[in-house]
Amino acid sequence: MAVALLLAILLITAGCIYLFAAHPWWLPAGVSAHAAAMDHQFLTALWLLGGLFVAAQLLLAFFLIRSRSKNAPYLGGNWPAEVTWTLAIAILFFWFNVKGERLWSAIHPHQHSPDALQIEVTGVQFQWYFRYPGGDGKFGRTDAQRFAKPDEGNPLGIDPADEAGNDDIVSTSLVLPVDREVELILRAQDVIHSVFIPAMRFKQDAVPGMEVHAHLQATQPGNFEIACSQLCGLGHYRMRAVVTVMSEEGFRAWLQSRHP
Ligand SMILES: [Cu+2]
Repeated sequence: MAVALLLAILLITAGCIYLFAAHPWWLPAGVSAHAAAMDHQFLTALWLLGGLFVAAQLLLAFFLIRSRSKNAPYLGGNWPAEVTWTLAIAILFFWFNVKGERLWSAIHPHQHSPDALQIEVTGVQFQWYFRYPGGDGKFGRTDAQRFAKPDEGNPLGIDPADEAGNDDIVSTSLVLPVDREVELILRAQDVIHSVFIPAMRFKQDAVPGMEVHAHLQATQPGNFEIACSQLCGLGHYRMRAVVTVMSEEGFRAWLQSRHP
């Protein structure tokens, strides 16, 4: 039994090392301004915690082998050691937080930057809607409970009485101009959804009753996948969308073509 356990520990450890060192499945190439910093943070955590994981597994294997010898000593626990490693891990996680703080603030700035292009992202069971404010630069008021009628072209419930909403553009795919700062305003109509764009290293929850602001800057034209990363119901898998990054001129032409 002990030999089987030992084999399992060593196999799992070797398998994990292979998966993370050889990258048979890995993140797509980063295509946003903060992707490099995010990858750096991710890799630092991966190597540090990966090293600790391997060390712990090897230690476990060592004690397993030692426990099989007849005169193995009985270990009753060692609380100074337990306090030490618990504190060390706590400090390590605190340091991760401090280190990631600048990156977090870059994605979630406290102040609104006037140059950023605002796009509202709404999660609805089971579809993403992306709203652009149109020529007036203002979003129309919404009241989903009163006005939301997906079959009549008003899935977000834009109030017909609000003039600011007349030129709003609602799309089911996200279109972004390249190299331009974008402020996404995340909302949800029913349950918690989450915008996940792996290639842009972007993941943020959309919560009913909340307006979450997050910044993003695409650095490469192309089509990239958007997924909902919160299990939001039976049709969760349908919440797959595409973000298309295009040149500033292409983006303006697209907005023009979508004008109501
Ligand atoms: Cu969802």
